[in-house]
Amino acid sequence: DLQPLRRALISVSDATGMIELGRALVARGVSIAATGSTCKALNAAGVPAENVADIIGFPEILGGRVKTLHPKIHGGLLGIRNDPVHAAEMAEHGIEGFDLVCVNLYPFEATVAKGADYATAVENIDIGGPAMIRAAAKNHGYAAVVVDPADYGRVLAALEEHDGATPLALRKALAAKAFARTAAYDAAVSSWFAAALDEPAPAWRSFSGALAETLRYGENPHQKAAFYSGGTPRPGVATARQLQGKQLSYNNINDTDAAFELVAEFDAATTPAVAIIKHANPCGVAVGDTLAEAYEKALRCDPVSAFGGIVALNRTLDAAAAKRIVEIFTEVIVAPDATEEAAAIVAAKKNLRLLVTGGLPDPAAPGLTVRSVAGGLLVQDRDFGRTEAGDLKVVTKRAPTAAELADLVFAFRVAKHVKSNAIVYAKDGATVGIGAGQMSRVDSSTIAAKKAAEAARALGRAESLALGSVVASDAFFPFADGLVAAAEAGATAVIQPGGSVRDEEVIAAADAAGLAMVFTGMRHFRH
Ligand code: 93A
Repeated sequence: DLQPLRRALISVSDATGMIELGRALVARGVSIAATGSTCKALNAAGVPAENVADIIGFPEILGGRVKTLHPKIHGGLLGIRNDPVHAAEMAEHGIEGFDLVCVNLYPFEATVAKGADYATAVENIDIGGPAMIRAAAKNHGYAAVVVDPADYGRVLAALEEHDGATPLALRKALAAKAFARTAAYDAAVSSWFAAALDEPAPAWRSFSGALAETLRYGENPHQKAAFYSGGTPRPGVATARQLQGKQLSYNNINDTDAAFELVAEFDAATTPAVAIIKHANPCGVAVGDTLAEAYEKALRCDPVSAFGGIVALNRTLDAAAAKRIVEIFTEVIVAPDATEEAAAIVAAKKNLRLLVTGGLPDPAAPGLTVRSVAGGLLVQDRDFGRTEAGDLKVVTKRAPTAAELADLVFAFRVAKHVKSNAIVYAKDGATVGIGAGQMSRVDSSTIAAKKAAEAARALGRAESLALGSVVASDAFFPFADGLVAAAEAGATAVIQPGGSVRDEEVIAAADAAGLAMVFTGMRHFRH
């Protein structure tokens, strides 16, 4: 099961750790072959490596499109060493085997994410790299294939332990990861094509996931469950580092995702934001001058439901916010990062999970959502629609004030993350009443108003928190009744997509109640 490592092939776009790897391999007497720029970088750092162009006796051509697509490379990757026919053919054609292949691909995903033009995106579709990765992964009986610089250390440790050889178990694990990488890479390319073609029915897109973790159980204890990661890497629950606490459950992962995607709607550079989630719906969301203030405001919306919730923050968790959060029972805290002091405060609560993601996802980035139905999968673009103040159309006699406008945009961003029918009351950058998941919009309005009144009572205030608030609806008001109810609850301004056949009636009711109303032209159903 041990394969001595004598010859390595390195071809990387991301040079992280590459020189150190080359040095360590050379120190073990491994000879290195490398593609053009990779070879130059190794040589410049004093690491001896041979250019593949010299090995194959053929220059890199077509502007780099053909560098490694040659039998001397692919024969070396695919040859079965203990097969006498393979061995004879390799000897006849002067083909030497590769025992280690380190390839990372042209950065297609990052190039597209940067908004590259069509031709640049196409040129960043790596052909030779995936071919080498797949060849070496198929031939894992002999070759170790590394597609992620994070695995260099693992390979070097194995060489140390096994006297310069790689064990089969490691080569198998690396091969599995390699195929997951090329599958995800092709999925990214095909998704980009679908988006570029503006395909209305992206049925032919491919998606893939790799088993990340077996979970204790699913939504309920009698359901088996597992977590698969894959697709476009977005900072979030799939990429998070868990600093402490017990294993995440199926529901925790689902709720944490909902929480983090919501809080990412707010620009971390200018606006500290906190979302508290229960059963995938927010029970409090707020922005503030600090995270602690935002948490305080979010908690006020529904302190009863927040018990046992998931708290997401859009900035590095600091000590002040951590202190406040640990005061009530919380299941998970998720943030881009945490200060040492904050982590120490959370550490006092043994079971509380603290996740750091390393960044915030781009809410406008393309991607897919997948859900299963009996016998099939329903696939759609993720809801990356975003409404800015400039997109709004004022439809009432009265235009919203600047303060109302800020709250309207805030409330609509929150409503996007509330299960339909969604009604969100907000004031001063905080939700004050949320109605979620009702079959009738009026019921959601009633519940949201009731929540705002309860929140006021909890604070010892006589007047509902909805008084002087704004209200957001994820879809149009089909009749004036929902809007009239919102006005009665105390809302002074309304944000909704518009587009009902009865818009005229609804606008007239808003005018009659002295409300300011804006249309977004974009709906955010979430079922
Ligand atoms: O243009 S390619 O599709 N054709 C190839 O033959 C080829 N061989 C390696 N891309 C190819 N590669 C990729 O080049 C590797 O996947 C790697 O990302 C990059 C390294 O090239 P260099 O060392 O010249 O920077």
